[in-house]
Amino acid sequence: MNILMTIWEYFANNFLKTPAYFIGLITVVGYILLKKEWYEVFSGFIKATVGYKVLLVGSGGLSSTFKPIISALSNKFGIDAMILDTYVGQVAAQGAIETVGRSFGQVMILLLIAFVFNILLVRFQKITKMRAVFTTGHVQTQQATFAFWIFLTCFPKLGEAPMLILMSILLGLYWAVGSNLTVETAQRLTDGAGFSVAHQQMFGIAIYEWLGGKLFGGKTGKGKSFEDYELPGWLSMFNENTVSTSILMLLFIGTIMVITGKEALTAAGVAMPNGSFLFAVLDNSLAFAVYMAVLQLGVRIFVGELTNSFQGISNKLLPGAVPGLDCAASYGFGSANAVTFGFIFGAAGQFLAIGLLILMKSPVVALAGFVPVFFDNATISVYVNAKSGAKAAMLASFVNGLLQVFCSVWAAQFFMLDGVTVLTQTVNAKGWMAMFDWAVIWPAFGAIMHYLGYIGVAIIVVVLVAIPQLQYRRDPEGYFLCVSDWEAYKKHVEEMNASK
Ligand code: ASC
Repeated sequence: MNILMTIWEYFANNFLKTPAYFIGLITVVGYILLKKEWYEVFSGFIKATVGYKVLLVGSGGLSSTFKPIISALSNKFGIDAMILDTYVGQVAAQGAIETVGRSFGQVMILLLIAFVFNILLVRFQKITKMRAVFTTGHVQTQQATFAFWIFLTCFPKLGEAPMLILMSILLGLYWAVGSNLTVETAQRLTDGAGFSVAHQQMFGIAIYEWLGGKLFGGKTGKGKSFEDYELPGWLSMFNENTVSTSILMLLFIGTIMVITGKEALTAAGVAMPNGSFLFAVLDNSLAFAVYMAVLQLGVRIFVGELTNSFQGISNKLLPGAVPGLDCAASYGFGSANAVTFGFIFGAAGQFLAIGLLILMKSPVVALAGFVPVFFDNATISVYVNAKSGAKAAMLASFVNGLLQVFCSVWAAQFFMLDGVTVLTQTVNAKGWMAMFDWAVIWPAFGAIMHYLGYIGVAIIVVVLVAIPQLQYRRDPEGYFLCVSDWEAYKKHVEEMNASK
């Protein structure tokens, strides 16, 4: 048992928590199964790992540029509030778990069992109809910590082993069902690149797409997307992504920086005491387009390698499976304007909601964190834009910004991570993972379990198990074809639409 745990810890620390190597490892396994030459396996590993690292330079650059600006803006108003951020949320949940005498080691065991369960559910996809394996390790660690805490507040007296079993079933199902939900839409966005989304808003994507199609899609369900707008005259400069992104960010980040002021931004290390403020604004705003370009380059380097090699895994080990990837992989496809507008409208929703909380003198106030404001809203916007159009994408991100704040504030109070309850006053962080699935879906799961106990767990399991079955029933012929042969699937969909 000890040896097994040591191996797992080595694997978790060096691969799972550093997704670049995990993606590299999957590529190696896939190419070995495809019986490729050693040098092809080796170069596949390098391209997948380096490409993923390039993607991380892009997404990390976005975070490190805008995180201090967003928090300086929040701090400017001097509110002592909980922070809506995945990392702060994780620290708060981990602290709470340790405060009540459970260890983070148990969370890592939960992660392992849930991950294996996800793979098994996909292995038996003839029965389960689940097609995607979660591979986003850092997000899985955050989610395992959060799910553990939510579950613990619902069943505080449950022993270690039964709790791990029940919890792993729920979390493994969530990973398998959630990433399976986004298979079709990710295939459509990427024209069959062969991956799905394994992140923090998989249910969000499905719900907003469906609503967007109903509201804005007309008969076909397909509204006019950002790339369908051809702007005339001087406005045509907005047709170019780099230009439109930079101008929008100059206005948006420029406004935020002016409101925050040079002094606060200098204290946050964003502006220089003796430097030009104008150029600080320029520097930070233009950084958005720079990092987006880097991010997209990274995606182009690794995605082809990963999905080609995954053929080996889906031929031999997991028939009909796709890898579920970080949301940022989707930004390499689709409309870059959708990313920008998702960010802006999501931020508008969050700022409005925070303002309302302050006005209403809410006992708990939240501060915006960059990861939910950007990554959650941009992802939702990219998918909703591609399926239901630009208007739906903007409205979805705005509504999502509101929900991120209101639902997270409610959830943090209900599950005692708001820093107000005695329990978490002892913890050095207060926050909530304000991504859609963790602001809306999991708090709902938690409330159901809190009020209905084990019956609640059973209800959630039944609902989760039923979702892929319902997806399958809608199109039994195309369901697996979508993964195994994208071109044939497209033809199949055309024929289906023609015969309607
Ligand atoms: C998250 C999280 C991140 C980002 C990243 C986006 O939820 O914790 O670091 O999103 O995965 O690419």
